[in-house]
This record gives sequence, structure tokens and C-alpha cells, in this order.
Amino acid sequence: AFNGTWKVDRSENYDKFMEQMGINVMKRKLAEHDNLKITIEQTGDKFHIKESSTFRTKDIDFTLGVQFDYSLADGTEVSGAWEMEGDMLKGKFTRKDNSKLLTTTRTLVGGELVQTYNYEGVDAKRIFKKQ
Ligand code: MYR
Repeated sequence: AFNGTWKVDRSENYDKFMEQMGINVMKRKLAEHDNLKITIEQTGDKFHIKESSTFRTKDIDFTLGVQFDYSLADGTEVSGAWEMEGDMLKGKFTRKDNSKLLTTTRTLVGGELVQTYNYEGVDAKRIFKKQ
């Protein structure tokens, strides 16, 4: 159900979230208009994701419940895993530089893909439309 190409449409509190992550104002301004697009291909427990934005293009492969490394667009390295809980993908990632937790979820709501983010008490959302 997550399969397809999703383009970011709007964000909620994303600037505050990035600020909490320690990202400076210039990078935050650029990130606010990153035109993030993700293509998700799920086969059973395995996911292949193509990420593209004004910052980069990247291919990500992971299996539900299996830890993997990922670097955020600003270079911050995290390690963690996604799990499926009902219809929701739940990700728990730990920053390698300070061991703090970044949690994220993906759900489908009314035909849109909603991704939530939490870091150190700050919540944000990005909402994607199918292309
Ligand atoms: C993926 O499924 O797309 C790859 C793994 C995602 C890991 C966590 C994503 C958090 C992204 C937060 C961006 C914050 C920019 C500071």
C-alpha cells in the first residue's frame, strides 16, 4: 500500500524539528524547499526506497526489524530499523554522534502519505501526495 512515488506537499513544525536536531538556519531554509520525493517498493518484509531532493539522490534498502545505517541529508548518521505495527511503519533510529533517539512513522491517511518525526520532545510532520 506504501508502494509508489510520493512527493512532499506540505510540512508541519518541520523547521522547529530541524532546529532541535541542531541544523542551522541556512540549511533549514533550504530544507524547507527540498522537493523531497520518495519511491517506495515493498516486497514482503523488504523495502527499496529511492529518495530524491534538491540535496541528493539516494537508494535505501532495508528489511523490517533489521538494523541499518542511514545518513540524513545534512550528513548526520543514524542507525536503526523500521517495523510494521498494524498499518503503520514505525522507525526508531539512534544518532551516532550523541546516541539520542529519532523516531519516525509512516501511515496512509486519506490517500496521502504522512511521515511524522520526533526528536527530543519536538514533533513534526511531512505530508506527501502520490504522483
Ligand atoms: C527511509 O526509510 O527513508 C530511510 C530511513 C529513514 C530514517 C530516519 C529518517 C528521519 C529523517 C529526518 C530528517 C531530518 C533532517 C534533519
